[in-house]
Amino acid sequence: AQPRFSLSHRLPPGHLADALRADALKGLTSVPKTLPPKWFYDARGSELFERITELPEYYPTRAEQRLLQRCAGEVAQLAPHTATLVELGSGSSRKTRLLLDALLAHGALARYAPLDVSPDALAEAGQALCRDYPSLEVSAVVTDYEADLTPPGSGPYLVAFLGGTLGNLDVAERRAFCASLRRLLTPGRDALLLGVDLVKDPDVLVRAYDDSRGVTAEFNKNVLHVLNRELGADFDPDAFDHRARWNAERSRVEMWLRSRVAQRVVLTDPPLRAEFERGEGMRTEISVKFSREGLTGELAAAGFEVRQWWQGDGFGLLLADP
Ligand code: AVJ
Repeated sequence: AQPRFSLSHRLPPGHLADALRADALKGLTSVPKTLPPKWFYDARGSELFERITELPEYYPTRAEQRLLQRCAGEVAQLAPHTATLVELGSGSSRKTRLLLDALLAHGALARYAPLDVSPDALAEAGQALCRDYPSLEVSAVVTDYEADLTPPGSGPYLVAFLGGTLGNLDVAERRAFCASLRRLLTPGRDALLLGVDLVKDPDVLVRAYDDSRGVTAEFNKNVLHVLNRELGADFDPDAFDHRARWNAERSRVEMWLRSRVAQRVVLTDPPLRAEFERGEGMRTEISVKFSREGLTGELAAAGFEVRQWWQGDGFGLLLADP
């Protein structure tokens, strides 16, 4: 039998290490200090994120799962010619099975193409899907959002970007991301399936990012462990407090690490000294919460027309045409 699983690397060797060094240099010398959320997800961070998705306070994963259970059949009917399901930031591919089942039952699906920064997650999820879906080609690609998003295989493509991850991008980053995604898709043929978290009571939002068991706090501080290991930094994670706040003007939850004391942190590669004042915050994640109108407008500006909108439990799912 032909092998049905392939894993290709789009990132040149050393790319991730270079990107982390550049992000740390830029973020630790900015005012306020920032670090991009993509560096949360080493093996321990991915494990902590999986635990977050099971917390009573963290509703988005369950909400999206229920929505997909309800709507996957309709999605497949609206995109019946899909030959390749592309998934951006596929992670553990847990929600993907609902889409695969529906697309295989309704149509022409031949290939699943997960794109992720983590080769380990791609290998593990990809092999399992290959076992369970004997008619499917699985073409996994190691890449990141700033790099090449060209889908492997052949169209018609259904590109799924789930989990609310679009919310990690600010408005300018979303504009650039949606415009480049639009350029990769062919009008009249391909489609985009987007899952986003919606604006709701700020108390509910903040609790989702500041859970009572402290799992999100551990997840947030994990980025300090990553910098210690990868960049030879000497962050003391206990010298920082986890904070989650609702930024109403920008419609987003922000995660911060707040220095408990005045302290200096030293990095060896790149060589850098970062001074923190007592109480100074470093922003580690934004998670934008959308409205249907606002998101429809942003997508229109990037050349996408929203064809179908579903929502439930405070989470939104949409199908858009390039
Ligand atoms: C995976 C980016 C969608 O923003 O809700 C969960 C990550 N951060 N708890 C989100 C996250 C803190 C999550 N995304």
